[in-house]
Amino acid sequence: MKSQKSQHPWLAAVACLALVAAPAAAQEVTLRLVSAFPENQFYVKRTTDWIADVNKDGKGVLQINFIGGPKAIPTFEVGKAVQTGVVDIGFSTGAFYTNVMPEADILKLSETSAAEQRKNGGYELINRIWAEKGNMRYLAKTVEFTPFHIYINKKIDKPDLTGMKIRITPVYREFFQSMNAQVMTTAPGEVYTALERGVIDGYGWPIHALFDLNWQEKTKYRVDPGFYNAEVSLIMNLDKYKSLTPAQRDYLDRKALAYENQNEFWKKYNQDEAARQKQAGIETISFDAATSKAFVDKAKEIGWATAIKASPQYGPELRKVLSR
Ligand code: 173
Repeated sequence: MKSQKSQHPWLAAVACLALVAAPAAAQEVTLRLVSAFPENQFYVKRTTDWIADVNKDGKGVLQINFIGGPKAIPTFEVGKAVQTGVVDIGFSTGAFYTNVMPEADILKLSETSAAEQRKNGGYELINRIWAEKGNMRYLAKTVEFTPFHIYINKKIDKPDLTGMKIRITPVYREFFQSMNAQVMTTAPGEVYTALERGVIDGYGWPIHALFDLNWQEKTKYRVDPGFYNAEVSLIMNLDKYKSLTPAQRDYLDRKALAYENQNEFWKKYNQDEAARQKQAGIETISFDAATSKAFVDKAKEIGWATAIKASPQYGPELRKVLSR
């Protein structure tokens, strides 16, 4: 016994290493992801494509299981599900989880890009806030460079929505109310039926993704110019994120960043979508230059006033990194 030990001192060391290394090498984690957007949206296709790529390269390290869209977890409950760890990752926009943290909707006011926010301290700030207020990790922004618009079925000749019932999310609420709209919050999945039944005269929505849900069938006009900057992202339960091994976390961060780095894609896509709207017979309503400028300025002013009221603590800090 004694002689064996002294003959092979490395045996103990190897056995010891194996004990530590074996479980780590075998460790593959599977994360559950839900989408707050309907499954037939192009956004979700891009995300399931990304998941396929993550799973292909992540064998033995990290896998993502796509649970589904709002049928699995309703649009406005995805944030809470991520915060409480019912699911690990949510694919959502901030406006859908202001019930968890009011700061979430402020990202629509971004004038700097996600790439710039990675450099100017914005990404760290967002993650500090998301951790503290939402128990969340903000993994990556996957939609940007995308304005919102008003879509309506009654003609207007000035920015005045008096007498109109407009579908909103928190993105548009105060701005549309300032134009006298009567507002009604719904998830994207309910807009088509609301239009069909004449429950609403219009809605707020980005320049793109109208066709995904067939709204062009029920839409007469788009009001130009657009305003704000649509933000859609991957958010993760912070405890789950922290529980990952360094290798798993690095892998996820790297893949999420690669998704974010595709965002230039939206610039051309949005031009194509505007052309497609025109082809589908959606007419544009535009104002003169002075009115257009006042319209965009007012959106921004109301957006920041609302943001700072909602978060006196972080609104001003966010303004520094999101504004130009
Ligand atoms: O209108 C909406 O549902 C909304 O707030 C939104 C935000 C980002 C992208 C798409 C829609």
